[in-house]
Amino acid sequence: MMELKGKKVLVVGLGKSGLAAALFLRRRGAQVTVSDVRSAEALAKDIPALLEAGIMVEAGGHGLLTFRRQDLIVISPGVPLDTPELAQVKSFGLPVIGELELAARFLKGKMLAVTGSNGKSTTTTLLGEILEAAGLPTLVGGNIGVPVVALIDQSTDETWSVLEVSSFQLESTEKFHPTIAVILNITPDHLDRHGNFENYARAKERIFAAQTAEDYLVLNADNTPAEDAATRSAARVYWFSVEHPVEQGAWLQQGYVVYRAARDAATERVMLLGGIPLKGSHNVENVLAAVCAARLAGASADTIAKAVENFRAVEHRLEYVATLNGVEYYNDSKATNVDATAKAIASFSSGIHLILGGKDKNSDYRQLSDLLRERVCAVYTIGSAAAKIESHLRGVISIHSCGTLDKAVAAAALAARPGEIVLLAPACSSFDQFESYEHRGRVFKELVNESGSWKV
Ligand code: UMA
Ligand code: ADP
Repeated sequence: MMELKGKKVLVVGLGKSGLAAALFLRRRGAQVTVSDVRSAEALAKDIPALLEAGIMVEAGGHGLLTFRRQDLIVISPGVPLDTPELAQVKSFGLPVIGELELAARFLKGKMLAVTGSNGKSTTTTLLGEILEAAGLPTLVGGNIGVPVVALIDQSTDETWSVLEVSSFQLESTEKFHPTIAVILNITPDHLDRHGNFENYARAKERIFAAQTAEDYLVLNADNTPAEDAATRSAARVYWFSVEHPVEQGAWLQQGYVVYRAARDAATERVMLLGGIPLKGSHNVENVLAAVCAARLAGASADTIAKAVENFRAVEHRLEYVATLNGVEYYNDSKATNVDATAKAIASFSSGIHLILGGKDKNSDYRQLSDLLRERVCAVYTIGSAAAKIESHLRGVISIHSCGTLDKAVAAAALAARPGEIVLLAPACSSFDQFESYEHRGRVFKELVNESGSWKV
């Protein structure tokens, strides 16, 4: 374990991760400074507690000298590694690690880490519930919203920490070493930060970089980059597939979710496919991944089946909102990339009025063309990505430029006939018009529920 007492540590970024990391480092005796590009006014709510704890705060920008005077630099996930100040101190040989790496060095017990472009929060939450139901001491955190650093003090040698980990967090790991790692899928996302798909996929694969032959890696047999990952992994590889049987892992057979622990082991029935209470085949993938990881962690098939049957969709993930005048409304605000939107569309056979748009992430919306032609009546665009979406989808589908979510909901509601669906699955992040995807989802639900006040 690394010694922190008396060490000069700079924490970059004062969001959830930076705040938790700074307070943790201070409790362990480090001399801590926090630096954030936001102004002192914007950070006002957190500054008093930091100063009280004896932590120095630099607001309104990152000073190069602040970066140079340190023994260690801990970065928040939202801080890219190619930030000029970081690139420079790295060239001087100063250690730079992410909040996840810092946390992993102090967390007691075992880690079960889940990454992927989509399905992380759903699968992480489900795995947390399964391990809890199996009577294992369980903590849940990571990209899902609770910094991993904040779990350290509650962890014991018996704890299973179920962690949602993002490419942003994985990019700055070194020794991060989960006992069980899950890669749900790798499809294009965050290309604005990682530059290209290869860099993004390499960042995700850091989840197994420190694993050994004692550990487990769970991969999606239906997702092409997974084969490649398997060849690079030192761990024992398990597979899940909604399409075909796998040598060891979880798949579907005669209407059942089944699992096999090894090539020569018996195949066990875990539960009826129809017992999965979530919409869409992507959620079957999430359940299969969870079955595999939970069996490897020691949960019984019975416990897993009961926990899955009791599971409910996490808010903003293809969440049913209401039926008004025979039209069903679904909130999939967390569909912040093209693949998640494709999965949302594929969850309904036809009659979809789709709200698309927000902040573009260098995405290719043309990939939606076939599904749009097949199942969607019209697209309603919002936000700064609207012009790009319209140029990509012109001639494919009828498009209404709505600008804002309220106008889009009103226009879609006016056009939709009984039996049809209004779906918010925007394929973009929310930051151009909302604080977060949660904020966007809440506004959507309010608009639907206050339908009396709609104006087109
Ligand atoms: N900042 C700087 N300098 C920079 C960049 C940012 O000072 O160069 C500052 C910002 O001004 C801000 C702070 O850094 O004050 C924000 O840090 P952050 O973006 O790392 O945000 P946190 O609040 O610490 O939240 C992070 C994750 N955020 C990101 O990865 C962008 C949260 O995931 C995560 O829940 C949280 O840690 C706890 O682990 C959010 C997310 O959008 C939900 N994740 C992406 C996704 O899911 O697609 C990866
Ligand atoms: P993440 O944490 O990776 O963003 P979530 O569980 O929050 O994953 O789901 C994000 C979005 O992706 C939602 O729109 C959801 O409906 C969709 N989704 C969930 N699981 C999958 C999957 N396995 N493949 C593709 N899309 C998925």
